[in-house]
Amino acid sequence: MSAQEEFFAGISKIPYVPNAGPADVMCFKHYNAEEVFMGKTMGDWLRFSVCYWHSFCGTGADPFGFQTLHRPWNEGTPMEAAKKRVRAAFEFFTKLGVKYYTFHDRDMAPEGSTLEESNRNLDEITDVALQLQNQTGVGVLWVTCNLFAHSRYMNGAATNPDCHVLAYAGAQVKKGLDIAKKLGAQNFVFWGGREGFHSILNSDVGAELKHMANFFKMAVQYKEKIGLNCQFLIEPKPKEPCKHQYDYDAMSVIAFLKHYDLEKHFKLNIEPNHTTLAGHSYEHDIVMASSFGMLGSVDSNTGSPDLGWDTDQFPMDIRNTTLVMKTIIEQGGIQPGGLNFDAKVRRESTDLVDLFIAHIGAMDAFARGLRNAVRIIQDGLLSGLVKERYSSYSHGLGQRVDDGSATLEDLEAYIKQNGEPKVTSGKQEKYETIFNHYI
Ligand code: XLS
Ligand code: NI
Ligand code: NI
Repeated sequence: MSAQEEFFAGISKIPYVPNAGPADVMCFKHYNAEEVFMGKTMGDWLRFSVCYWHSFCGTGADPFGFQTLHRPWNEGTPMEAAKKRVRAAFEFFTKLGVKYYTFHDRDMAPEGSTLEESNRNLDEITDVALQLQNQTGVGVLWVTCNLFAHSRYMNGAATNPDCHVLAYAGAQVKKGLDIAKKLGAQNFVFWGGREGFHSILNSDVGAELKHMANFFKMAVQYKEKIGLNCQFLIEPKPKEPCKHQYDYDAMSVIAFLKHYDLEKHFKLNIEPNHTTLAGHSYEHDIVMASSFGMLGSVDSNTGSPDLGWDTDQFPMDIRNTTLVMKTIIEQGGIQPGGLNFDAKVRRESTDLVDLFIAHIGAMDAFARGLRNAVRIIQDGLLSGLVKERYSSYSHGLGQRVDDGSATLEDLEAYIKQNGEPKVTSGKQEKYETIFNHYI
């Protein structure tokens, strides 16, 4: 890269400095990609990815105020900016030391006035992206199509009452899948931003859900046809921008996939800020999806629990990262998914260096979460207590309940013989105290 093409001058590859002091925010103190834990490197457990839309397209504008983030790459015509942006992004990925990135089709290249023009723009910029991928070894964690920003999608994409709009979304997804193949994306995400309703009075919910399921079936068919080898993911979110969104939370999406016989083709991309927006605790959907074998990837961010919207902050809370990593280790890893920072620096964090500080801080928070979770799992104290708590299901009647062979008559006979169960303490505070020991 020539000197004038450098966007982050003065910043070199972020080092690992385990004994750095509290004011040193431009190095990793916990994230050490090559260090091995339970048979895998930290880099393989964590599979970090930087998102294009917040970190390279974000301007800091909000519903009450104008742009605050003036990025040197967002200058010139939309296509000129797209070319600068992709170079800035790869400089950032390599200096930060992440192996993956994620993008929407429309963040990578601007929408044209026809589908053909949009596709040509995308071809041109992804040629550059592919070249940079080959040069740097950075790859695509996932691609997604923006089916929510353009005014044509105001009433939904795959759930639009007008099939003409659904067709546009399909044409866009077809191209998105071609691009995923071209760039070797490991996953493809569907986030149903406007797949929902504002008024039940003008909405045929049953028809909309069926159309969305059929839309997904077309995507599965095309993926198979072009030999695209990547994991499909649905990202739940309960509301915003719609008042009600169909992909409300992990359990709603799993039920939808099972109802329409799609569950073997999809997993879930869980974003904890969406989980808390649905009224659950931070880790809730990670744990629920994982226990159904459906946790595919994580949009690693956080909200402010005292607010009711998607603030997409960088995850910095060690309790949360520990719980997420505990679940990920227990399911044997998150590959081919990863931990994507669907997070944005605050509109008040206006320095370019703040982009680095935010990602480094969040990567370190996850590295600490991983280190803590490994100790929790290797010590086996918590898992031993949980195992003991359920031990009545390991023999006799309990075992038959567990394997599905017991009947109500068996349960009745057991009670006639054994009477009232004894009171057993749940000991929540003991578990919480033990957990706190590790964080
Ligand atoms: C919005 C979503 C979105 C998806 C990708 O709330 O998080 O950014 O991750 O479309
Ligand atoms: Ni997201
Ligand atoms: Ni979000």
